[in-house]
Amino acid sequence: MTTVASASNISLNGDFPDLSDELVSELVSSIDHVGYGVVPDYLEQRELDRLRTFVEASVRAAGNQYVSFTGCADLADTPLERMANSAVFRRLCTRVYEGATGNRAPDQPYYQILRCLTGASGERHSLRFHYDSYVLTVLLPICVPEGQHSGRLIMVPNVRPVRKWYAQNLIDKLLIDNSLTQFLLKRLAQTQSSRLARLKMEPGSLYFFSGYRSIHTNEPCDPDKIRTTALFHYVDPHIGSRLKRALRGSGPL
Ligand SMILES: O=C(O)CCC(=O)C(=O)O
Ligand SMILES: [Fe+2]
Repeated sequence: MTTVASASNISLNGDFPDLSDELVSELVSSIDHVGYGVVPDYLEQRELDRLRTFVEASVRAAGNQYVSFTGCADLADTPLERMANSAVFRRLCTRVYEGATGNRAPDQPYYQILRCLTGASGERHSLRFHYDSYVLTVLLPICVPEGQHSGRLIMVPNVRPVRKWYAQNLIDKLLIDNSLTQFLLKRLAQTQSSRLARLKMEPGSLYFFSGYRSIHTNEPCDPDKIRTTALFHYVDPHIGSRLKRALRGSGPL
């Protein structure tokens, strides 16, 4: 079994690369068995270069510290805005979601973030283990530092199912989001445990995993380098929860 969908089957039609149903099944099976699936070389070099220029300017403007962008408002005319609006990319996400969950993909917007880690503040945004609030996470690395401290993505894949009730999800999250569990997970990350997947990512490739089901975070990178990832989170299974709505405003629960 491969964790990598071969780029040779990808057809271009003026939009982003499309994947055959066979490759989508491979991705789904890889997410299921290994915890993640990869589509290599999804973005063209020229688009990656444009994004890097944007990132470098943004980091400079932020005083060479951590900066992030939520949504598309600040990403006008970048390939990330095009991705967010791309029908082909959306179809890829819905097919992976449907294959992975067996449910019809609902029509929900992405929760999109661009994270630029650098400097001392980059470290504070690293090794924060969590579950995402969205079932499917699609991660596009844009800048990955060379060398030992590249800021790998680390995860304990598929440790919980998609919960029926928001309250169960909340309990799961609280069990992770405390200093004892964070300490134990950091210790686990220092061992060679095979429970943990460690991904040194390739810029321009797409990484699919279930951020909702997997405990995950990024390792820190060298403070004088920039590590940038774009994330498309897709499908909040608790979107209709009244409890969630009532708690909104009390933090990122
Ligand atoms: O930047 C990364 O590698 C992961 C970020 C992440 O997990 C998130 O934003 O939910
Ligand atoms: Fe996450």
